[in-house]
Parts: sequence; C-alpha cells; structure tokens
Amino acid sequence: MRLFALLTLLCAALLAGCGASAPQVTVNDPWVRAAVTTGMNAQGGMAEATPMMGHGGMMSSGGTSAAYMVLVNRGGTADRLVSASTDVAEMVELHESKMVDNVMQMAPVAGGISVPANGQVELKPGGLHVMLIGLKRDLAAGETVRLNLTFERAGTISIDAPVRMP
Ligand SMILES: [Cu+2]
Repeated sequence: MRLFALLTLLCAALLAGCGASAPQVTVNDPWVRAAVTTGMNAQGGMAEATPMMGHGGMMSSGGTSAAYMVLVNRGGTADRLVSASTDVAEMVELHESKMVDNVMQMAPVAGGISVPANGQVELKPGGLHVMLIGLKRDLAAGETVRLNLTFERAGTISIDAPVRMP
C-alpha cells in the first residue's frame, strides 16, 4: 500500500537524521515558583533593561516568577537552551543570579544556557533560571505550567512544570 510505503520512508528518514552525535536533551525535575500578581503589571511597564534585585521570596513577586529544572544532555554534542515561552507570562528570559557586593542581582544570560555534551546543567534558585515576566495570573502551588523550551539542536521541548513554594 502506498501509505505503508510512505510511512516506511518517513521512518527511514527519521532514523537517518538521528545519528550517534545527535544531542538528546531531557528536562528533569522542572518546577515553577508560586507567585501572586500584584495587578500592577497590566501595562507591561516593568523595567527589565537593568539588572534587578529579585528572588528574595519574602516580598511580593510583582508579577514575576521563575522556572527551575535540570537539563540533561545524553548526546555527544553540546546543546544550548536559546529561548523559552509560556502562556502564563508576557515575556520569558533566560537569567542568571549572582551575588554582587552582597546583593543578589540577576541579568539575562548572553547566548543562552549551555548544556554540555554527556553532561547536565542545573537551573536553581540563586543561579540560572527561566524568568517569567509579566504574569497574566497568579501561580498557585499544586497547579502545572506549560513551558516551551527551545534548544539550538534539540528543537523545542514542551513540559508541564508543577508550581511549588520555594
Ligand atoms: Cu531572573
């Protein structure tokens, strides 16, 4: 049958495109920090151009949150998380938090987040994270948030990350 032949061709093409050096990225233990929107972000006027203080956890989130996870690369070629998106935030950026003069600051990671060959990178509070800016609604512990993670080589991986208190 023609359909069967077509499927066989398709499978062959897929297998051929999946050589030994192709990166295989998986996302382990994803979670999103619970957050309450303040209602002040409706205009989307948050100043994001300069590094901001954040992730204190003790103050109101101001309509932002962050996603954390472990990116595991079982392939022999390094990959890179280059962008991310979600329905629950206006904007998503890849950030890194650092202590500067005893103040926690964060800034976008230039070029994305590298995932080494046969290795992993951990996104965690106080370090690398996926920043959700301009939350469209509250994020309550127990619900899940769909995240679309786009890698340079592995393409886009969509995951459902549970929302937790930090
Ligand atoms: Cu951030």
